[in-house]
Amino acid sequence: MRRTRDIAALLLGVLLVSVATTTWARGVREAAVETETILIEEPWARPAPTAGGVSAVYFRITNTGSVSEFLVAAETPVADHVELHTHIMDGDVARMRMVPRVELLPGETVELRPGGLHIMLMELVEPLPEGEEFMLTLIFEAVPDIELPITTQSPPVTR
Ligand SMILES: [Cu+2]
Repeated sequence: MRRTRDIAALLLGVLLVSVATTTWARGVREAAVETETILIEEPWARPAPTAGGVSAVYFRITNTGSVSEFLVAAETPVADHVELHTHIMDGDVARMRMVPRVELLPGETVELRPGGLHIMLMELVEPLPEGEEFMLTLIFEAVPDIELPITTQSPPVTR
């Protein structure tokens, strides 16, 4: 009897994990944005429980044009200021470091992801609970700004 219950609990756990993964994938896929030369896919941000804290935004960005472009800055009404960050290894410790710009070579895709390049939202003006939506403006060297809708989601289980 006990074993049956354990197996049932295990199956329920597996089921819940797969539902969460599917929901995450569906949520981020809805928000792709494409302009003449830039494609942005699967944007999402980490939830943040308190105002004054930080969050990070991630997405895949592809330069579909024929010349190099640079992502130089970002702005959002939900944060006091925004920085472009990457992670570098300092011995065994990963540390964040500001980068002045992100180069987008023609035809190439750059992935912003946990542990790598990301857009850091500093001094949040409000908490960002899971499922919260906000706008992020991406500023480029040459092409027009892109208004990107972002939804906060917990980091995916697999990736
Ligand atoms: Cu950072």
